[in-house]
Amino acid sequence: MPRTLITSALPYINGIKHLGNMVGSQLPADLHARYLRARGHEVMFICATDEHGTPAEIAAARAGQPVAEYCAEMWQVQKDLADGFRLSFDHFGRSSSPQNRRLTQHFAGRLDKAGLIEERSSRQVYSNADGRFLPDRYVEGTCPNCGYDRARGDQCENCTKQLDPTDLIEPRSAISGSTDLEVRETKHLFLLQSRLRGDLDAWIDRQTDWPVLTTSIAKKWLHDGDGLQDRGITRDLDWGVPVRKGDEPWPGMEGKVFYVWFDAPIEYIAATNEWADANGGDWERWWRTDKGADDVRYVQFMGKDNVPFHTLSFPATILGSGEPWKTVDYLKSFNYLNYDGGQFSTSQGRGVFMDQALEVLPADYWRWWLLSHVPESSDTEFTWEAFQTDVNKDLADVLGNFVSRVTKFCRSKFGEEVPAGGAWGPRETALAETLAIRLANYERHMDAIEIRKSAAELRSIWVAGNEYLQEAAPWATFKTDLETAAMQIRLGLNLVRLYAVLSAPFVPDAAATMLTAMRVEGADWPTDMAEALGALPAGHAFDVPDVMFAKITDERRADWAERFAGTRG
Ligand code: B3M
Ligand code: ZN
Repeated sequence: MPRTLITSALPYINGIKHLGNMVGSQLPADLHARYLRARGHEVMFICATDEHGTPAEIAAARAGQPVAEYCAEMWQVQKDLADGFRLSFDHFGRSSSPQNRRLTQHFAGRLDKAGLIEERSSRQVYSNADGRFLPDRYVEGTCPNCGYDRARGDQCENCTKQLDPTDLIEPRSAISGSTDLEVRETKHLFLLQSRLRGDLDAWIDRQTDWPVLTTSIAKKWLHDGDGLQDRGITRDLDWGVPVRKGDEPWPGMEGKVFYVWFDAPIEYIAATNEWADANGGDWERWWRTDKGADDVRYVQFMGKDNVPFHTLSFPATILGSGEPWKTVDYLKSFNYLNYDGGQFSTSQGRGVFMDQALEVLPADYWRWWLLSHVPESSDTEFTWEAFQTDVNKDLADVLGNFVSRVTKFCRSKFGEEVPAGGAWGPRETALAETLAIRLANYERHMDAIEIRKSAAELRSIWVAGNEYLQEAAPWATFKTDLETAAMQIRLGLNLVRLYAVLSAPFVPDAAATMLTAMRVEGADWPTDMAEALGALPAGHAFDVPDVMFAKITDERRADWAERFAGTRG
């Protein structure tokens, strides 16, 4: 059985994520996981909350809670929302877990042994107004690379350049806005990434099948002169993984923690360890090539801003350890989804957030629209008009309407059982041939993680059924030729079953409704189209499902557009 390890970028703990976050990581990762499971792969699908660092401390302080308590609560909130969107993680972990602490300290110890860590006095921004060091993303200012005036100290989100806070022009505290900043000396550990440049370059060159978006970002930061600078991996903070060399203390580093971006990707491994501890499984067979992970294919999903950390920093940790850890085989990255003429923004509360989305509509509506418009080749935009039009057309008029017409017509003319009827004619054979070709296309796009193309192919599979129904017109046939009408509707009911199987990765709830209505427990992925279209035999009982997708009215659309126009309160 092929084995696939899938990780989604870890949502940061400091609040509920917006749809733009989810569409570029967790949601497409879930699509892939569901698809591969349906194709018989053994899948390990991992996600977790990314809990350390200043933003967590600040969010907790704002909420008036101790940071550990805040993180525990927010983990539950994020977990419930992930369940609400039917994100089918095998484990949703926490980067603050003991497993991650142990593994992070282990990697640091290995990197030190390999001579890849150096202690350096660094100059760090201290805010007199805030009475604390202001690490990474809590210093804001102008990007020295592109001039964007709201670049963060760890990275410019406009041009994706990884930054140090001291690189920023006209820096200010993101906490208080104060410009009363000074630079103080403090000692930190640096990972000598520059020594791994050759290894990383060669490693990226071997990834010939990666999306251009991924390799171009990786190569850019590898070759743009200062792209692969040695990187500070510790911080003067309380909340994080305490700095140790494996089991040993690290003299001189007392009271410091590892930088959040050092421990966060290690959590992919640690979360699998958490899964094993909770379920009695073996996590090393997913991660250690000396322990069976050789035949695992590892696929990562993330937004483009996370690519440098996953193509340079994390591989530097892994390769630098000198141990046989699994590295990523395929890195699928995404552009940004914009919101109604601007950007989704967490800090400004702009756009639709995961909790709000589920308050107004069931998960499948969002899953379908977001996945069929996923920003693969360029940034894309969410507008309420487009959302209403597409969802009404694809889900209500095409898929939902097909299921409703077939089941209701059968109930009224033949009863709630698959009718017997005659043998297929040329129209049915032609439909089966068309569907076999479309299915092969769908599988090819899904295998290649070409999500928009996959959605388009699935849509045309739905459309083919509708066109067949329109042309065969069993309601007309019925008046003159009962046998043929029965055969046509038997095929229609089998199409409902087929659609459930093929659509499940995109719209799992609707798929479950269709299977339940067809009284099918579990249905295998089709291998032979004619056979799949005869799976429900004559006499098999079914039920007419409730309306699967109610249309979005202009009134509701206008309401939502207004409700979500401003910023989140
Ligand atoms: N938590 C995403 C972010 O906050 C970050 C991803 C970590 S993946 C290891 O931008
Ligand atoms: Zn920039």
